[in-house]
Amino acid sequence: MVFNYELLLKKDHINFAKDAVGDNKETLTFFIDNYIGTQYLDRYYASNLGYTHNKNIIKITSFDNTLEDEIFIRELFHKLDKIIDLDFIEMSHNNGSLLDIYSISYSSNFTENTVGMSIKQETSMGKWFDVLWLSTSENNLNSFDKNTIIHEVGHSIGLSHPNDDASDQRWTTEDTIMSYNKGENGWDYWFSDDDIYALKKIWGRENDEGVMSFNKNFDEYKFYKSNDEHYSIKTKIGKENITDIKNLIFVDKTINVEKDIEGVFDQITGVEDITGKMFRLYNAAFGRFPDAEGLKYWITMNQTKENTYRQTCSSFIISNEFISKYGDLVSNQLYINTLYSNILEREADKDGFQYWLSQLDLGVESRGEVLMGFSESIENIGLSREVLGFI
Ligand SMILES: [Ca+2]
Ligand SMILES: [Ca+2]
Ligand SMILES: [Ca+2]
Repeated sequence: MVFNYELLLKKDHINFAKDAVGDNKETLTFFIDNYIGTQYLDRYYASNLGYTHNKNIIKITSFDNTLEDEIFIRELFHKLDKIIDLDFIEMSHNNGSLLDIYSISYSSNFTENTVGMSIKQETSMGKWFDVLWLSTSENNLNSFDKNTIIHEVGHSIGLSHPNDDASDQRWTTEDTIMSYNKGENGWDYWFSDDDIYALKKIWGRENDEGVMSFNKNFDEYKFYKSNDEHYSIKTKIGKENITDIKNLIFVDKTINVEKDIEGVFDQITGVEDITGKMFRLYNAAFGRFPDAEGLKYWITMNQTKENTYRQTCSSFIISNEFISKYGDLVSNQLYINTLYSNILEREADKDGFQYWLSQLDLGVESRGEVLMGFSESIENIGLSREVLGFI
């Protein structure tokens, strides 16, 4: 079984973390305690009896707060800040901070096997987390301790154990930092890709300065317009809103939302007219979102009757971009399978596959005609209705 980030998302826990930050806010203040010696922490919680405050209920002792610990914690927030929309600000005291981090050598509420704890605190004034992590070696910060820190910080920003079971033998810290099982290469001490997906799902991708970054090439993504004029990009975590974003940075290029995304959708006047057909042809032939200028050129060529739609298809099919996408020497079988996955985004059904294969094998239709057939199939027109916001 492949790990899925959704296993880390539990609604109640996420809601607590979001309540701590506050409605429509995206700043989480943190405090790194460096007190050496013994101190007492209070517990604050809510129940159906109201709010309870247990003063000095947790006794903690710290023996070795090193600068290395503090630097590691600061860097973790610094690194995470750039990835998710939640922003982190360090405070020099714990009065009002939302995440207080204590390095300890002893805590009265730890059992024998406890190495860390993310404690939910709540008063009528608000919610916050106290994080305790056990420092297991006196003079350096080992990978196990780093793992504990990231794990407990993970809890405090909304992550749960995978399916609420951190010991599940199917996963290790390589799959998720929220596992208790050691990874193949030792204790991991950064969030896994799935952890990051989960965090992006909770807090959103960093979008400050009107910029969002993505870790694949532009052509790998699909874009959507909704019927209320909102725009989104489809990623691993679903549709992400890009309506008010200025630029999207991909591995291969930077895209301007107004010019390159809205500028394409604005040209589409209907799903079934030539503008909708041309939009679909870009995806069918090239497997990508159209570029605004190219789309405009071909729509104009068709509207002025300089080109028919069929001629346009032929031009697309002999282009280098088409050949590099499909290859010019592939078998009819592979060609048809590629059309299914590129255009309809699914595997071929048996009857459909046989039909198209015999059309090609018997020479009833050319590859170009089959491409047109896929692009203008009822199924693909239906798909494009959702993409174009005509629903
Ligand atoms: Ca941020
Ligand atoms: Ca932000
Ligand atoms: Ca923001």
